[in-house]
Order: sequence, then C-alpha cells, then structure tokens
Amino acid sequence: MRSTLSLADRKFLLHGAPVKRRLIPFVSSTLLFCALGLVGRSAETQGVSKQVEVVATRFAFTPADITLKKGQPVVLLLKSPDVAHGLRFRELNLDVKIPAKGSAEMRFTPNKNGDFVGHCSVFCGSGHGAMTLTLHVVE
Ligand SMILES: [Cu+2]
Repeated sequence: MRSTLSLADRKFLLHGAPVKRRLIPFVSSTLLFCALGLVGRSAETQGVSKQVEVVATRFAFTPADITLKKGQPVVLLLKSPDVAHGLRFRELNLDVKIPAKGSAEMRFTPNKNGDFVGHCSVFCGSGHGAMTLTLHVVE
C-alpha cells in the first residue's frame, strides 16, 4: 500500500514537474515572439522611414543611384546648393520642387520592384535633360 502510494506520488511529481518546466519557456517565448511581431508591425504602420540625403546641382543628383526595399517607407531629403531643381518619377506619380539654395522632402513607400528613373522637373540649364536619379527597388 505504502509502496503503491509513493509510486503514484513519484509518478505525479515526475509527470507534473516537467510539464511546468516545459510550459514556462513556451509561454515566455510566445510572449517574446508576439512582442517582436508587434514592434515589427508598428514600425511599419507608424512609418519609420529610411532617410536618404540627395544633393541636386547643375547637372546631377548625388547620389545618382539609390537602392530601396519594397514596402519600406522612405524620405528623400533633397537639397539644392545652387538654382531651383525638381525631381519627378513619372511612374511613381511623384514630383517635388526644390527651391534655389533650399530643400524639400519626397516621402513615399515603393510598392513594386524595378528600376525607376527620375528626372529634374525644373529647367535648370544646358545639362538639365541629363539630370537623373535612378531608384532600384528590391524585395
Ligand atoms: Cu533641371
């Protein structure tokens, strides 16, 4: 009788303890996973943007090539140390004017892959037509 009880006790203990031990890491890792998921989602919905400074001068954008991630919001901080310029991406329906010796922002979220060539949209002199900025949007 005594031996049967202690066997049952041992069985209960052996069975009970590991379940608790297994459950705690499971619950905490699930909570951590959820927390990380929320952070990731809020970062995207609140628009934590990648910022890129672009200098527009006669007759070039510097940098002239920018690689962006599809779905990540971006802000192009446009500056002109000389005359007025503009930046237009016809395919993306974006057009921003940059005042002479001033700055402007272009905010958007690229939602398709590919290369998009932007042009200066304010006539700024003889090399105006060759003034381009290429966005490479990747997954
Ligand atoms: Cu121009």
